[in-house]
Amino acid sequence: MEQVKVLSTWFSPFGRRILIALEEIGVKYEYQEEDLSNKSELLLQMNPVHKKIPVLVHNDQPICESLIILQYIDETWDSKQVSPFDRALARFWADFADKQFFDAGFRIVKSKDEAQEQAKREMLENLQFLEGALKEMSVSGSLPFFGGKDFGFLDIVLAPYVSWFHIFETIGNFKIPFETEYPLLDAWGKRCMERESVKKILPSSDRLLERVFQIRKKFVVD
Ligand code: GS8
Repeated sequence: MEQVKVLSTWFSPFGRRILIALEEIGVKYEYQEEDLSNKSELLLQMNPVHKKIPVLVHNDQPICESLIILQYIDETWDSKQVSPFDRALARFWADFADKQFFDAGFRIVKSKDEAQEQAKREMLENLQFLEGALKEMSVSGSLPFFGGKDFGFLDIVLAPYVSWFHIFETIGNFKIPFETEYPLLDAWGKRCMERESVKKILPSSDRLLERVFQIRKKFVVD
């Protein structure tokens, strides 16, 4: 009997994507919620280098770093045929999302004044890049997802960020012009939110917002 266990925390976009991937392909797993201020022995033992969630433990073998875990899940349980070029393109944008996109988003959360304004400008520019990538990968919106007709690797990477858009707007006190500037991303985000896996795994935006305000308090006094 194979054992699949996920160590994560409910608000982490990195952790949520692992659960969405497992739900999508119907792999049964055990879930362990981690308190990041009091990490379990198992987490410290399974990810001694970074001591971060998410970790996937498959038959006692730990796999760390969410993008690497998603690739492992694809290689282990998913048989979708993706060309080397399309795979490289999806990995490029996943890397962009976690470095440049998340970085600007997190700076909106943890800064104010000019630093926050700068992060907001970068966020809008990053969304423009993602809109362009989606245009290319969905053949100008004729296919529903970054994965083309399938909800694929990059869709899973980005889906948890959809629930953060509203958080960035609320904390940054601005409106992201989705309908006019990023129409493909807008439609894609709505499509993601309708998927059973995503509805099941992502937290409500109220609960998330409350948590992110707590995180913000550690960095700035408003
Ligand atoms: C990021 C994971 C991460 O930041 C990945 O898996 O993709 N590149 C990694 N995990 C955070 C929680 S989410 O903000 C974490 O575990 N932090 C604990 C700590 O830093 O002590």
